[in-house]
Amino acid sequence: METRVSSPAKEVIIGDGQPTVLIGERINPAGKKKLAEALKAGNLEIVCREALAQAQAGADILDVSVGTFGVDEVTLLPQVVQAVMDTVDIPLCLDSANPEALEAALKVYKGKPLINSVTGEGHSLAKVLPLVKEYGAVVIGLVQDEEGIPKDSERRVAIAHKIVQRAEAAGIAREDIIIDCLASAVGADTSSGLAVIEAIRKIKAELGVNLTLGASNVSFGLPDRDLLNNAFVVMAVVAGVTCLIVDVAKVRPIILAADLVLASDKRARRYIEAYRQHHKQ
Ligand code: THG
Repeated sequence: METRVSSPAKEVIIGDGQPTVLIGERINPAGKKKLAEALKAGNLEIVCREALAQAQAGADILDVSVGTFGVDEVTLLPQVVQAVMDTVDIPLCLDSANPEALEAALKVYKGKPLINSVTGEGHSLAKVLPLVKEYGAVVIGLVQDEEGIPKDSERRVAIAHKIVQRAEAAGIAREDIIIDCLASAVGADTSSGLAVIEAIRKIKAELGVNLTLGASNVSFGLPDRDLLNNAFVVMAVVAGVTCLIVDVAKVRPIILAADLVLASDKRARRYIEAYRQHHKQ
């Protein structure tokens, strides 16, 4: 199963046997006061700096979210997407729970983007899937529904089946669907990490789709977040995740090591190249 997303200059392939695709999480005002204030003032300088830094750190794709209190996403998301496209030449992941904001961003995007996201909820499926079809995008499906995020892996798997079925019925190819098993804070519920890993294994076996995670969610509220995030992403990749929404600068080294061990880095080219770059500096 190969999923392709693109910018005018680059195509990124997501799939088994490929290096794990890293989606930069840092254009997101959640938990970032300075960025939130700048966005509200319409100042896109921090966004562009952040875009460049993540691309230089080795991000394959950038997640773009402007969702925060006091921001009109329908106006701002397309502006930020345009500014990021003018700054870096890699594909983007349009991140909003608001279908109107997603459509406004799709109108300015050049290439085949990721839409982040649709859920298993009726209203979300009804609004987002037609956009995916119309704009020829790839969609991330979150395994949550009217009852929220399931605690157990079985319900997560059931929602993944529902999303894939509804997307295919809407004329969307299975390779254009990426399922997100929804990582949440293990500090709040110490069984949630295991439920996610189990769901990944089952969904991979039953549906064969590509899978992603917003991996940094796992460490909210705990000390030494980078340590936990690094442990989690390795387990997620072993279980079958093929792309990850992460702080790329912090996670890329361990992912390069994991990809090499799992035979996704032929002749260790990427691992050795990263080592060379690091020791040149
Ligand atoms: N799945 C999908 N999309 C997602 C998520 C997901 N998008 C948003 C989020 N979850 C993934 N992105 C982030 C971005 C930042 C953080 C966590 C997840 C984060 N930020 C620090 C904080 O809030 O404490 C701030 C970092 C800083 O100040 O530098 O942890 O699950 N499909």
